[in-house]
Amino acid sequence: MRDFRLYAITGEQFHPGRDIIEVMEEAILGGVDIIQLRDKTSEKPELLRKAKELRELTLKHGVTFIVNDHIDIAMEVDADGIHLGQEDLPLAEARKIVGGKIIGISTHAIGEALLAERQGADYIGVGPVYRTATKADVVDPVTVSYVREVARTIKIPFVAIGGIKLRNVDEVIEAGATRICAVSEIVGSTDVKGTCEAFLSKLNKTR
Ligand code: 3NM
Repeated sequence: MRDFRLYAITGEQFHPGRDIIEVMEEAILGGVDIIQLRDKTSEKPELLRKAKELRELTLKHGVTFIVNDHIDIAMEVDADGIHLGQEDLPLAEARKIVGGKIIGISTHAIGEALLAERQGADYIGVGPVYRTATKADVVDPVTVSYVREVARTIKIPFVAIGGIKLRNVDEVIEAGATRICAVSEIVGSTDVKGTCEAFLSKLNKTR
């Protein structure tokens, strides 16, 4: 997969009254490399409509588009990839369906990270680094020590996630993260573009 630095996930609860496409376009203009559609509440037709619109937007800007959980929707809109949790479809099964598309896996412990790498994940999520209210069923924070362990151990790209804000991202970068993902800090910002630019200026110092 193409390398990336800043990964934004949709979270419509953080921008009531603002359209998802408008917010995500602002994030793209701020420099995000990957957009993920993550929506645990919409019914399938609504989800498909959003996926189509985000596919169009990301193609227009040359940004990678990932769909969370719903492989059928990812295939239907020809997304660049899918993101799966530990409880979702096993990676080997997903690979049979998506072929060469990107597969990302959420991991919360080094054993899960090593397994995902061995099974052919294209990237892994590493989190939640800090406490977050964005993901309902999330485990306790893994802290920056897990980021440090992954940075030492794992060869495939990894992205730190969970409670990452402009005020704490330096600590995550110091632990070895060169790619980060945020939901509330980006899409809930009154200045989405400026927030992305501020994240990137910190991340760019790692390269
Ligand atoms: N996955 P925020 S944490 C979607 O640890 C997601 O796998 C996580 O949202 C994981 O940036 C998380 O608002 C939510 O904390 C991240």
